[in-house]
Amino acid sequence: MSIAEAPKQTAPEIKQTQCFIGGEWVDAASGETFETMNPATEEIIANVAAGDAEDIDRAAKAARKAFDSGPWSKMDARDRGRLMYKLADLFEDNFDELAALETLDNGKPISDSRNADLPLVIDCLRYYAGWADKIEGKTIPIRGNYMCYTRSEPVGVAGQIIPWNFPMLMAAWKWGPALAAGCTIVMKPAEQTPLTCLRMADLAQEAGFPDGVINIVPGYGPTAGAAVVDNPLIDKVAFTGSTEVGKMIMKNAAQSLKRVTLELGGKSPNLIFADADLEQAAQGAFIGLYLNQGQCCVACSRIFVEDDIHDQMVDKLVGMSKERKVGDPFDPSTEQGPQIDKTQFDKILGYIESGKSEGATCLTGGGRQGDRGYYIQPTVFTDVKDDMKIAREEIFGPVMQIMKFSDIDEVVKRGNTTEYGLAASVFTRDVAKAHKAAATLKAGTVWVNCYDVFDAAAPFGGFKQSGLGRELGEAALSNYIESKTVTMSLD
Ligand code: TXE
Repeated sequence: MSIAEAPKQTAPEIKQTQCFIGGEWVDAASGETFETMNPATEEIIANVAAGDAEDIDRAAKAARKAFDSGPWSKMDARDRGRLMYKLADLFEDNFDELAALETLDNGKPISDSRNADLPLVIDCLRYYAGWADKIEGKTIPIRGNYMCYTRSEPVGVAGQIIPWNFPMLMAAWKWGPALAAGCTIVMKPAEQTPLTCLRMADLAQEAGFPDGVINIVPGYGPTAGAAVVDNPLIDKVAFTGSTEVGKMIMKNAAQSLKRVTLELGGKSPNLIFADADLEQAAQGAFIGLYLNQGQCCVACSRIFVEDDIHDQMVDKLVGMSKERKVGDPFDPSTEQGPQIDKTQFDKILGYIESGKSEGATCLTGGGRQGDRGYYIQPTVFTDVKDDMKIAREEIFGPVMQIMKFSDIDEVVKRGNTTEYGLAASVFTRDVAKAHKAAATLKAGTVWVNCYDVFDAAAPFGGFKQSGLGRELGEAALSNYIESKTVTMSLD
């Protein structure tokens, strides 16, 4: 459905606020709750169970049971896939409610929830449903009179910790490969956005997923999140979030040598050459930076523009930024909603101040929008130097940095001068230049003449301190699989 056709949606009824453990909705063992807030109004939406180590342990036991003694591990792979297809169908049946719930809890425009997040969630589940019965081993010709083969077995109980920027999509990216591989799940959603994940689990139960296969424990990072990493019943941790917490998780997981995959921050370079289609390049840079209020790990927050077209591109981007419609996320024509919470809002305003004080030129925006809700004006900085804080650190907000360059080798080198390596992009009509840049940029994803093109089948992840391992595609399955080698004497 197009944006124009979308009905005017309002806040939906909140159906689930408890922990989902072993197929039951239960309060946190401590009885504690926390508030989840509507970032557009700063009003409390609901009180949600604040799980901690005891609840994670209950969830891990339920997941262990479903994995070790069945029914999940005894179910035919194709039937696991069938349940995943059914869940995707239920997401479609409850499309309006899920999209509205995501917009309410996260603040993202309803047009994004409807046209981007939810369609990608459904597609991701269907993609991995198809993989469930196609995970195979190999027969291997070894020396001697033996038969050698490998079995691809599920890792076991997967602990999954997700952030707040794409709450449903991050859950789907993690559930998809884990369920297809035959793992069971203990998930901790972000404390800012627990509601859609809980509703997704509700629908999984309706789809017929056996008790204990999917368990959700809402709660804070240092309590519930840390307990996922420490719990001895959990075999593997998959995390998406800040690089700082990712490093801590890797260190703690090393105590029991849990398998770890990490999808972390970024400071992605976007290279716009003078021979590019300027309209296409401007659109790419604009969406690449502003999508989701700038709260994207792949945000192209360093835009390098070749000298000859620099001023022209700046004019275009500033003009587009001034036109961007910021406001009520439930209005179908809104393009930018509020930032997720006060912490992020303050952090972004701090970066804007640092840009100004370090000598960058702020051509538009540069402050708060309105006086209610965590809205920030679309902001464009030029005259940005590579060593400024706004050019080095992840801002995670609607703040654009534009720099000049004059040569491909120089700009690739500058683009690579960062501890991150999540994404990069190149805009040019010169095929050789595009290939050269794509080959030399150190990033897990390089987009050429496009930006933010995601597909469930295309692997995604980071070089350097942007992460470990790949999500999506066939590649993500390996995160949830142990390969067992069986060697049999034929004598
Ligand atoms: O992230 P955290 P925050 C970046 C972005 C943002 C910054 C901080 O730059 O401004 O991180 O955001 C859980 N053990 N990204 O503070 O803390 C937490 O509860 C285990 C990039 O929200 O990393 C939540 O579920 N878990 C990113 C999840 O980790 C812990 C998306 C992410 O929170 C924990 C989000 C702990 N000790 C932020 N502490 C991306 N890659 O897309 C926290 N958590």
